[in-house]
Formats: sequence, structure tokens, C-alpha cells
Amino acid sequence: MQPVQKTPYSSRNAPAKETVCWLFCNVIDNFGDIGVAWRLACELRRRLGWQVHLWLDDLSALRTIAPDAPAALPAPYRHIVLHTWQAGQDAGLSGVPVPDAVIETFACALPENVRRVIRTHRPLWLNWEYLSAEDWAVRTHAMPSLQADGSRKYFWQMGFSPESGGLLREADYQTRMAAFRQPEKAAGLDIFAFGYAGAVWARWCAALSAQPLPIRLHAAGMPLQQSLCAAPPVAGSLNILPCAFVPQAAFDERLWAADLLIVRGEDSFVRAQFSGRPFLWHIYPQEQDAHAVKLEAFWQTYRRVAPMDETLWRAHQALSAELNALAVLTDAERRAHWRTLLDGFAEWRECAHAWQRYLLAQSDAVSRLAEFCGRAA
Ligand code: TRH
Repeated sequence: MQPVQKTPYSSRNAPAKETVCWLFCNVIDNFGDIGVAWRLACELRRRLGWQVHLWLDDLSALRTIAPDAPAALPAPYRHIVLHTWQAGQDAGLSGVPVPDAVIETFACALPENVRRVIRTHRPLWLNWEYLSAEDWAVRTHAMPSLQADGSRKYFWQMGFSPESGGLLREADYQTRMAAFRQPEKAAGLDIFAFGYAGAVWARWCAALSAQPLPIRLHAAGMPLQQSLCAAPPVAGSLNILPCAFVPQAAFDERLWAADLLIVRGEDSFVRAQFSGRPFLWHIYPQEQDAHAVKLEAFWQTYRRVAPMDETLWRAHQALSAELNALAVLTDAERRAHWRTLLDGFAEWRECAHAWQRYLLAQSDAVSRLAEFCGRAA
């Protein structure tokens, strides 16, 4: 094992002994793994004043959402120390203080030398899990899993209810949103879309182009843009506008500038909910349609809080199923469902506001973690 120093880090404005947190992120693909890990790292530092060390195995993913991050690691960045690691190899721990907390995001397998540190020093050990509204996720939140060596690893289940591990939300989120100045808007509807590749996009564009109001589709991310490369940029009432990737710190503004959101994965999905805009969710697809259960659990939870008129709900769910490759609609059905949603847009927006209020009234994930640490101490 490489040496680990016991000396606590201190800075001029910080208390002498900060809580040291080791955070690990394995980027499977895309930007959700790093998107969540980076938000969490920033919040642990900003809100709780923890000294955070973040190990990641794909620096380019971080540099896509935070382009000014350093190009060579280890290095400090925005008061967080970044390190690299590779699955199956020991992590570089030289000069890093012993942790009070170790967080593995999304059950990534920790390096053997880190597990030895955990066995020796017994820090608080968390598995920060994927977000789900399913009952089992809420039930297992904060439950310990006893390891063969006697140490305990706790499940942190992010979720939508007060009983869950909550959602990552910055303390100034609402202030920033209130201060946001809407850009000058032309008549019609601005849709921001960030989804996975698929034939659905060309079909949806055809359906949107037949609607009776001007629609601008701001298409973000390569998979979606490539799925639309053969579609005419202007057709009927629809105008497709490719939208450049912005740093994560500016991502909320993209959402706030739109009327309707189509988001994906985990982090953009959560940000859409905070924004109070009507949205559809392109869930991360899993084998054998395992994502269908997770999708259904979310929308049922949403519906209990923000009940939608039955006709609107049926149109919404039919389009949600098609977006997620769980159904194929005829051209006429697709056009009609979009028409229903756009005709009922004011009500759809009311539901989105009700859901937003429900979430914003709850404490965020990092506040819940602070409470949990207080109880566990
Ligand atoms: O990129 P995603 O699809 O991420 C993931 C991964 O596929 C992951 O393996 C899977 O586990 C998870 O989904 C469920 O979608 P997500 O979660 O929305 O992450 C995108 C991140 O990119 C998010 O933090 C917002 C950020 N982003 C920007 O910073 N700027 C942009 O312009 C855009 C479009 C996104």
C-alpha cells in the first residue's frame, strides 16, 4: 500500500480539521456518471466544507462538462483535488490524508489499496447509487451492507421523496433561477432536447412540423444531432437548431430558456424537474427493457403529486413510451398526441410547477447526508 498521510489539510478560512472525503467515479459512458460525481464533489466542498479528493478514470468526460479543468492530474480544481485511477489498479494515494468518508459512485469497484485503507481506518463508507423512484430504492436508503471484513457500506439512494437520499441541489439554485433573464423570444414554442440516438427523433420532428404553432427544437448532444442529420432543418412549423455543449455550470440556463424539455440519463433529468418546465424523460436504455420499470415508477410517483387530466396523461405516456422504445405509434397517433399535449400545455405546465414545488420544498441530498453523518457520529 502506498503511504497515506494522517496530517489534516487546513486552509486560512477553514477549521483546522476538515472532514476528508475520498470520492470515486467510474465513467461508464456519456456524462451522467461524471456529471453527478462532480456535482456531489462541489456540494460536499461548498456546503459541508469537506476536503474532497475525486478519483476519476476519464478526465476527458470531466473536461467536457468543465472545460477549464486541468489537463494533467493530480491537481486541485475549484477547491477539489482531482486524481486519476483505472479499474483493477491501485489508486495513487501518496500524500493524500486518511479519509473520514469514502464514497463510491454507482457501485464502482474500489481499488484494493483503498479497501485496505477502509479496513484499517473504518471511515464512513457510502455507495452513492443510481437515482430511482422504485419502492425498493427508498426502502434500502441508508441501509448498511455488512462486508466480509466486518466493515459496513451504506447505500445512498437518491430519490424524490423525503424518505429517500434526496437530489443534488445547490443552495443558491432558486436565487439563480429567479435572477435569470429570459432571452427575447419569438412567438411559438422552444423545445430543448438532449436524448440518445434513435429513429424516434426524425419521426417526432415530422409530427412537430405538422403542429399549428412555430416550434424551435434546440438539439443538444452528438447522438441526437446525428440522429437528425438527415432531417430538413426547416419543415412546416418546425425549425431544428443544433445547440452547442455548454459547461455544466451554464446548463440550467439552457433549460430555463426553453418552454419544454426532453432530457435523458440522470442529471439532466433532475435539472429539468427543478426548472418547473414540462418534460419528457429519455431514460438510459437497459437490456431487456429493464428501464421500463424504472420509468413507470417515476411517472407514477410524479402523477401522485401532480395529477394530470386523463387525456393529457394518455398522450404524454404514449409519447414517453415511444421515446423510450417501448412502443411505436402510427404517424397519425404521434401527431395527435403531440397536438393534445400542446393544446393542453398550460395544464401540463401547472403539473410541472406542482412537481417542482414538491421537490424544492424538500431538503437536498447533501443536507440529508450531513444529518446522516451527525446521527452516525
Ligand atoms: O450523459 P447521460 O446520458 O449520462 C448517463 C450515463 O449514460 C451513465 O452511464 C448512466 O448511468 C446515466 O446516464 C443514467 O445523461 P445525464 O445524466 O443527463 O448527464 C449529462 C450531463 O451533461 C449532465 O451533468 C448535464 C451535462 N451537460 C452539460 O454540462 N452541458 C450540456 O450542454 C449538456 C447538453 C449536458
